[in-house]
Amino acid sequence: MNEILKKLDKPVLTRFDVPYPAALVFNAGVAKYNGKYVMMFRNDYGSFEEHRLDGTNIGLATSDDGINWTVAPKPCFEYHTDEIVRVYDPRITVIDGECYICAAVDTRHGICGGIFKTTDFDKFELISISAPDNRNMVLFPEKIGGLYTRLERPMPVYSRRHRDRFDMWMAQSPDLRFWGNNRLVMGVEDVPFANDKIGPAAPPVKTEKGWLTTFHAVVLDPEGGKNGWENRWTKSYTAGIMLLDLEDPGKIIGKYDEPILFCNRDFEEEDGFRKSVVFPGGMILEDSGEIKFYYGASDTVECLATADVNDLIRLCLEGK
Ligand code: BMA
Repeated sequence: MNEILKKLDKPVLTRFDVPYPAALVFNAGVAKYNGKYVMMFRNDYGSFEEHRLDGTNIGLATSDDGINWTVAPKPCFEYHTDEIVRVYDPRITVIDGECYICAAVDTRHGICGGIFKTTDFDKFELISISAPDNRNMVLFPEKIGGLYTRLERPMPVYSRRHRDRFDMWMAQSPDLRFWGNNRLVMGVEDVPFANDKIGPAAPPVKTEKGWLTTFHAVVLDPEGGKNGWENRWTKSYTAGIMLLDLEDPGKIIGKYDEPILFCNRDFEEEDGFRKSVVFPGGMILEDSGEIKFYYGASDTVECLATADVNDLIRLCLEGK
């Protein structure tokens, strides 16, 4: 493991921090907003002890330092319509003082990427929803070339011979509702530590050298045996990092050839629902140059790692 990333020695949030029923607390989106750190986390509730999951809502937590979090008394978001059955894995991007939440939206007719808007984390407006199947959408924090820009991960089936061979794409929009300029950013075959699929992780962060961008990478290893208490979980998720061109974010200008983040701490794996999973959903660049990475571990707890932004840029540009 590279020495550049420093992990905290315990999770920043677990089910024990949540004052309402909670079993798996993970895959949070995090942003700095109105002088506070704000986190929206996925809560799969049910019974952890009985390995039973009954549903999903999204919880809200706030913090003054990004490390110690206070969870609001009630979940902030649980969105259902006749068509939408579940919303999860929120990623927060602040654009011009307003918060946009990209999330996976399970509908009765497929998995979509939804974009919601809020200013108070109480009321959420659905701005747009993609065609299925599309998951893991993230918004850049400003317009690029006059257009809102997102990374996304469509899930092709026929053309990929009915296997998970999923890649990272981008799209642009004048108004966050009408999306076009669709373009491949990176294929799964371009990631040496993925044999299955890749997808966007946290919303990109702007640096002098380019958009610092995380992605998740999946290895499927049925021979490796089941990992976690889910019935048949044989995948591992790591995270990679790359730099995208500031003006042309479909262009990769540097990519680290190894995972920047993977499970290697007991607290990330213990009793995990799906072990060997890291899933970053939030990245913050502090004025000091520190990057905070928030990531779900084993789909069970939420963790934090930090690194110096210049070290990460160097890794991307040198590749090794
Ligand atoms: C993905 C999503 C994520 C999850 C990951 C690993 O497909 O369901 O929510 O963290 O798998 O289980």
